[in-house]
Amino acid sequence: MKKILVIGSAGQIGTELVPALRKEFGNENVIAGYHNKIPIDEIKNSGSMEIVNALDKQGLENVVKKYNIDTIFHMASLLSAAGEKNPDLAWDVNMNGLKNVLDVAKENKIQVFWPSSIAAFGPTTPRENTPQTTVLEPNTMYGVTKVAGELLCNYYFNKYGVDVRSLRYPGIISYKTLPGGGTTDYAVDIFFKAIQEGKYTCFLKEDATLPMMYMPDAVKATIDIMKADSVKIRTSYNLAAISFSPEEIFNEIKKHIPDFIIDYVPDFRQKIADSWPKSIDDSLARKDWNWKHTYDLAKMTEDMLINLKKILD
Ligand code: AKB
Repeated sequence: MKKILVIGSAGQIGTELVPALRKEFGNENVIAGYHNKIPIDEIKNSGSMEIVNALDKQGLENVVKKYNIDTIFHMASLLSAAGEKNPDLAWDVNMNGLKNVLDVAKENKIQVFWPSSIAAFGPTTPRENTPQTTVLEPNTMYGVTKVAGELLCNYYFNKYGVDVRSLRYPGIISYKTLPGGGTTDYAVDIFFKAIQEGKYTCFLKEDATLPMMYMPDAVKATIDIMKADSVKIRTSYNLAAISFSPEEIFNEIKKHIPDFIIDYVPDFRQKIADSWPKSIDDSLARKDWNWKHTYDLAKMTEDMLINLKKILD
């Protein structure tokens, strides 16, 4: 990795990935690609930014040539709930955007990171300790694009030798930029509402256990898999840290904010959560490239509350 382009630098993960990459590889070597939304000041003030829409292949190619890019993190995507509201757009952005990135990578010998998700699994997948190789029959458009995307990445590796690497992210929890349009977003919203209002109405049921991860772990995994000498899986690696239900995270926050209250009004996102695993077996990531997570539920909750209070006060 010498010249890196991050597509989707204003998104939830891009916002924290760009500074981490700049710290490790130098400010001048990480270009922040953005489209609809402007990245945060920390990114704006520390290095180059370019408008990059993955659906505009020529525009992408121009940026790649301008900076002599050798690595792309393609983080732009429509998430699960947003995808159910607009399946055509989800297909277009998630699939055609990825295809353009892979084609540009093939033509310019670029290493690619592309995020898959626990959404690649579906109601017929074993839900506890979900194995790496298992049934992939998702019932959301987002999930369909993740399965098709994984297969496309694998195809470009086998057919054209594109060094593409991927992770099946669980729900990601962070405080710098809000996620948007996901089913696991409640696990971020709940912290904001706990501090700002002392009460939260959850759109999932109290026992809707899902795999989750704190952002520093997600960023570390993303950089580590790209730095690994070799990887064995070219579809996408299972990746895990913690699993919890809305009730469990509520109880953990309550240890810090004793008056915090919650009620549950499940909406269409409950059906999506019902189709996803409760826990993930990521032993291959741990074995193949030494993946380890740092944050458990208690440590993450404490860190989220400390940092969010600083921002919201
Ligand atoms: C979503 O909820 O859609 C995402 C995901 C698990 O991929 N956070």
